[in-house]
Formats: sequence, C-alpha cells, structure tokens
Amino acid sequence: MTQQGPAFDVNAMTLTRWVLSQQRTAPSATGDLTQLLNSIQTAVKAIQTAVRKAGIAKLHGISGDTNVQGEQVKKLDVLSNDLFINMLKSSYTTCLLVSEEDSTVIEVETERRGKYVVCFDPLDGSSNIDCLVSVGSIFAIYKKQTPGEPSEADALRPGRELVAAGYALYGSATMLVISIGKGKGVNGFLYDPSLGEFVLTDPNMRIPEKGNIFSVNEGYAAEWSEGLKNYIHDKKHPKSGKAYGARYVGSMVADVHRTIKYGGIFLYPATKSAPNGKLRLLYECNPMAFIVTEAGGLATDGRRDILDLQPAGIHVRAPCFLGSRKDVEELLRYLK
Ligand code: P6P
Repeated sequence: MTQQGPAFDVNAMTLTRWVLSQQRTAPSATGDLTQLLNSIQTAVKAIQTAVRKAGIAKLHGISGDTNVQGEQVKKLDVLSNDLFINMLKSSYTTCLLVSEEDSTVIEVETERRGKYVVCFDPLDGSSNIDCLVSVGSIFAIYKKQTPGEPSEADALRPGRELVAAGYALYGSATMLVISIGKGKGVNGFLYDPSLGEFVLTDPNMRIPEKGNIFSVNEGYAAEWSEGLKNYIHDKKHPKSGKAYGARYVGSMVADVHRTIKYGGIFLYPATKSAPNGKLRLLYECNPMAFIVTEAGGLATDGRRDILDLQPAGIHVRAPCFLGSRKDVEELLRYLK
C-alpha cells in the first residue's frame, strides 16, 4: 500500500463557487458582481505570482517613476496596477476606477462599461517589497447611482454606500478576504497553488470583542494628541491586568488582518505634520472599515465612524482607528 497523500477535496468551496452561490441567493442578482469579483480574483492570482517571483524576475527595485503620492514607484506597483485596471475593464462590469497609483479617475471605455465603481490600492505596503515583508491589495466596490456619464462624483461617496470590499494579503500564504455586506459577514479564502484556486478556509470571520494587542507606529509618538499618548501609555502600564502586546508590520493589510484574527486595535492617527493621518479614505480606510464592521468590530477617525465620512477628493486621507469593539470604544473615551 503506497503512502496516501492528503485526501484530495473533490468538493472544495472555491471562491468562484462561493461567489456563484451568493449570486443564486440574491433574487435581484444579475451576475455582474460575480463577474467583477472573479476578475479581481484573476488580478490577485497574477499579482501573488509576481510578488513571489519578484526577486527572481527582477521586479524589485525602482521603476524610475513616481506616483501621485510623490513616492518612487516600484516595478511591482506598476504591474499590479496594470493588472487591476485590465482585469476590471475587461470584466464589462465597471464604469469608473480610482487607483492609488493614478492621480485622476480612470473612465472605462463606453463599449466596456458596467454599473460598478471600484476604488483600489493595487499593492499596499509597497515600501516593504524589497525586504520581503507582507504586502497586500485592497478594493472597495460601489454601484453607480447616478444616470449618465461616470464622473469623480460617483466615487466620492461615504463608505456606508459600499456594496462589497476586500483585500488580498501576500504573506506566508496568500489570502483573499471579502465581504459583500448586507450582514452576510466576512469570508477568507486561502490560495492553493496546487489547485490554482482560492479555497474557503475562514468562513464567517468574526473579530474578538476585545483583544490584547495594539498596532501603531510609535515613531511618531511625539506628534500625537495627549489623549492618544495617554491611551498607549495605559496599554503599556495598566492599572490592573496585563500590558498589551505591540505588533506593527507597516503594511496595513497585514496589520488589519492580524487585528481581525486575534483582536485588538490598529491605529494610524493624525500627527502635527500629517493632520489627516496618512491612510487614504477611498481605498484603504473605507474598505477596511467595511470589512471590520461586517466582522463585528468598529472603525472611527477618532470622532466619527469612518463609513460616514464624506470624501472631498479621491485621494483624501483620514485618521484611522479600527479593531475590536471594546478596544475602539475604550480609545474613544481617551480621545474625547
Ligand atoms: P508608516 C504602507 O505604505 C501604508 O500605506 C500602509 O499599508 C501602512 O499601514 C502605512 O502606510 C505605514 O505607514 O508611516 O507607519 O510607515
């Protein structure tokens, strides 16, 4: 008897099957969101392959360009952006795109237009690429509500109006985490290279009500508000109980994913030099707030729920505090 390998799951719930099953349960579904999510899945598969081959394929290093943020654009950034744009346009389900890499909105050609508006960060955490720290892709999906030609106004909407959001984490493995809102929860799909498919491994992800980890870049502590300084101090020097652990990757997708899995709080605050913080509302704060909220957590800019913020521009920034409900509620008491 030869040693049998792991049992082959002949009925694996792949992302493709899961998205189709969700479509079947939505009476008004036309299949467009299914097609859109599957096109994003294809982009993520290609990006994960490139990220894992980058060193060999010489995709590391500066491509010589700079993006709208004034940051040097690395080759993987360019490749990831092109993949998202091409897969989204060729899905025939989008009419307008907003990318972290492009200063203005991207209008989809008339003959390929659909009803969705997608805001995305094709490769978030790109400053970490060359040192092999986890990076990710983040996306947020609106349904166009206005008649006529698509315009920037179709993307400048509160996160509360999102119909779906998700992220891909290119870490020790590649995971796609997606929520299609409407109380349908958050689901995690791990990439199985032997299948070439994302498989449902984390159904109905829920963030713990309270955690014991805080995640913030303490290098900016001198510029924090007094309330935030006091909060972090008390996490380290509690009047009772154990001190919190500190974890900070510097890639939002990695830090937020760990916060959802283990609980705790992720913080990117405003500082004196960055009065609105660093993270972008449309394609970092909103999608992550949508997902964390669907997983039972909270997301705030320190005063208002992130999902209620009205974006003034496609690249606006917002302070971002998100995670376990009790941790965020405790922080808010310090910030009052
Ligand atoms: P800092 C990566 O560049 C990023 O946009 C997010 O992924 C991450 O959370 C943040 O910036 C890290 O910023 O200032 O701590 O290096």
